[in-house]
Amino acid sequence: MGCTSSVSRKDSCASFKIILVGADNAGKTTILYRLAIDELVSTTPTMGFNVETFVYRGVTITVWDMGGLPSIQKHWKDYYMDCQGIFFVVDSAARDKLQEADDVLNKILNEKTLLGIPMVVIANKNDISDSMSEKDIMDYFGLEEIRDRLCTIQSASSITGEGLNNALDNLIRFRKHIDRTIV
Ligand SMILES: Nc1nc2c(ncn2[C@@H]2O[C@H](COP(=O)(O)OP(=O)(O)OP(=O)(O)O)[C@@H](O)[C@H]2O)c(=O)[nH]1
Ligand SMILES: [Mg+2]
Repeated sequence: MGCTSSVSRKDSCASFKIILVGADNAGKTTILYRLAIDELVSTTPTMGFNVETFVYRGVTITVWDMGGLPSIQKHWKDYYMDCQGIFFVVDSAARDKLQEADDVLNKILNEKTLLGIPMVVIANKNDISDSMSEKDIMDYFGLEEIRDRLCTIQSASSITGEGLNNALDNLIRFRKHIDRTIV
């Protein structure tokens, strides 16, 4: 049904639901539209969620971008059902927001519905000159200690687009690995 692109039938019919989470102002909505339409959009704080579906390398991807303000975070659970991948977005230039980001990350990691769901941490805003490195952020969040899911980190900028395709490639690779393991 509707699989009419030049990619193979098998791949073009695959679909993948990803949630885009993280503290407010991390750059989630900017990432969503950079991924979906490859444009830099002007944003305001998301007061609910945005959702976009697009085809990437033959895979139909649906990304749910959640508002990061604390008043919105309490509604995130309503959108976890059928989630197959997590983008956790960190503002790598906002050292004063790291503790808040860590609290949000721990809620995601402890959420039962999301147990075992692969995750890519996007260290966003790497175009800002004193932004933290992947290694600094990995160490701060203790990402190397995560054992219950596939997880990696990708430095990126949604202003330039750098790193976002790698982040998506990694999440797709993780999902394919899980699919192969389950079948
Ligand atoms: N320098 C720089 N600024 C960015 C980048 N990504 C987003 N921004 C800016 O950061 C601000 C917040 O971006 P949003 O995409 O609205 O952030 P958000 O995570 O969706 O915020 P909430 O909806 O409140 O959770 C905006 O001014 C963006 O232009 C980036 O990679 N580099
Ligand atoms: Mg937003």
